[in-house]
Order: sequence, then C-alpha cells, then structure tokens
Amino acid sequence: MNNRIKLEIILSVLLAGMIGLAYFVTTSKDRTHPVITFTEDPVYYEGDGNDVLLTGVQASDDIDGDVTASVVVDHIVESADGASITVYYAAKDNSNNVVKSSRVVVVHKAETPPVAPAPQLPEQNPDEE
Ligand SMILES: [Ca+2]
Repeated sequence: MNNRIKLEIILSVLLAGMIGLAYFVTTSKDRTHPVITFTEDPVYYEGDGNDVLLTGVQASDDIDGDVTASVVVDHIVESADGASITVYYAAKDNSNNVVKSSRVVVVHKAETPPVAPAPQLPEQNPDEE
C-alpha cells in the first residue's frame, strides 16, 4: 500500500468522523420551544404590577422541564374601553428557544375606600374666648 492510498484512507476516516460529529451536534441540540399554559385567571386591579399578571402562568419544556421562572410579561395592549387588557407573555428554555402567548385579563377598577362620614366637630362659639 503506497503512502498516497494511506493518506486517502486517513482523510476519508477523518471526514466521516467530522460529518458524524456535526450530525450529532445538530440533532442533539434542543430546538423545541417551551409551552405556556394558563392555569388560573389573575384578579387584576388598575395599576397592579406585572407580578399579578404572572399569576397562573406556567411554562414547560420538552428537555428542560419546568421553565416557569423564565416567563416575563412581554407587552400589554389595553382594550378601547379599558375594561380589559391583552397580556403578551414570553418564555424560553435553556437553549433560548422562545415562545410567546397571550391572554385577555379583566381590569377591575381600583376600589375606592368607602367615604367615612365627616367627623362631627364640636360647635365652636366664636364669641367664647
Ligand atoms: Ca426545548
């Protein structure tokens, strides 16, 4: 066997190994985004923070499992009458596959404290000094 043939065999084996490695790397990478599920509707009052809007939002991933901690409020669109908002959420897995989902949340008007009757001030007589 001459050196040229040996070299060709070595190069062929190396090339096959590289193709196999590339195939392994590309197919083992997580390319599936997580799934956002809504388990419970938040009770949202005007002016409440995003923490309230994150109530009842869960995200799970095929590889990474529970990725609820990655869920963020992406943006909010208010309805024309202000009675509800559409909240857009984003979540991602450890391979940065991002998913977005939205739900409509009812906006409760901020509760105004009941108006207390004005305290009865003792009548003062301006002549009395
Ligand atoms: Ca995934």
